[in-house]
Parts: sequence; C-alpha cells; structure tokens
Amino acid sequence: MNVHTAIALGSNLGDSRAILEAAIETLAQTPGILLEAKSSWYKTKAVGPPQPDYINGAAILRVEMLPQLLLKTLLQIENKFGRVRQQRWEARTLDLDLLLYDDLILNTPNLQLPHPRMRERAFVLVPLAEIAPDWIEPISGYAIKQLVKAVDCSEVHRLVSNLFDQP
Ligand code: PH2
Ligand code: MG
Ligand code: MG
Repeated sequence: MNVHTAIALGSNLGDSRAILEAAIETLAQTPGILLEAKSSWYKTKAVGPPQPDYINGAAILRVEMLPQLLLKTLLQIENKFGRVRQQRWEARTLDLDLLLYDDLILNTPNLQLPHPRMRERAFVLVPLAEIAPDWIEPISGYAIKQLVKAVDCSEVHRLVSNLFDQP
C-alpha cells in the first residue's frame, strides 16, 4: 500500500511558524509517512468566529496507512504540540486536517473525505494549489487549480521563506 494524501496545516496560537515547521519534521519522521511536498506558509485572516490570524500551509504525503490510522496519527501530532480542544473553531497551536486520500470518498462520523469544507476555503486551496494543482477533488470533479479560481484569495498572503531554508 502506498497512498497519495493531502493535508492542511494551520496554527494561530504560540510561535506558529516554529510549530508548523516542527510538525512537518515530525510527519517526515513518522514511520509509514513519506513527505513528498510542502507548500510555502501563508498568513491568513481567520474564517469563522473572531480570533487571531493564522499561518496555513499544505503538504502531500505518501502513506502506508488506512485513513483512520492516518487521522489518529495526525491527532497525536496535534496533541504533541499542545493542542487543547474545548470549543469548535477556537485558536489552536496546531491543526492538521486530512483533505484528500487518493480519490476516496468517505462519510463516517469522525472522518469525511474529501474534507467537506476544503472547496470553499482559500486558506486551504491556495497552499494546496502550489503543490498539487492538478489533483481532482473527487466530489466536484474539479482540479485544485480550478477550485482556487472560484474563491476570494485576498486574505491569503504568502510569507517570505526563511533565508536559511534550503531551496
Ligand atoms: N481553521 C478553522 C477555522 N478558521 N481560518 C483560517 N484562516 N485558517 C484556518 O486554518 C482555520 C480558520 C477551523 O479548523
Ligand atoms: Mg481545520
Ligand atoms: Mg482539524
């Protein structure tokens, strides 16, 4: 088994940039996960109840895990970075959302694939379009690069990459 998956990363509490970089590193070192691509980071205005701006990004993973195990692994990494869950849509140190698992459509109480709100979220589509423009979102049948054209991207701003990052 070797499945292509896409995830969204977000943080709006604590040292968000450092937390997100460390989360990427943790993912890359997790057995059964191969980090294939990561997007730039973007500063984005919070969607939903008023809360601080987010830093968001996306990553493509190759996984040797069924969706439920991948979800569990993502939640464990959130916990490792101090995620506390009290209310829905509150500020968080780390949010890792499973967006796409190959072209699987799944509707279970704790996991829906593709992610049900990804099609309307510029903070998901802009980073994802950078690394997976041609991936077809299986419910709409549209590629990510087409979906991103249909949303307002005015509050999603690419952050200049760290000067010391490897190209
Ligand atoms: N996540 C939410 C709610 N609102 N807004 C932005 N900009 N970025 C997010 O990651 C985000 C949000 C719920 O998960
Ligand atoms: Mg989320
Ligand atoms: Mg989440």
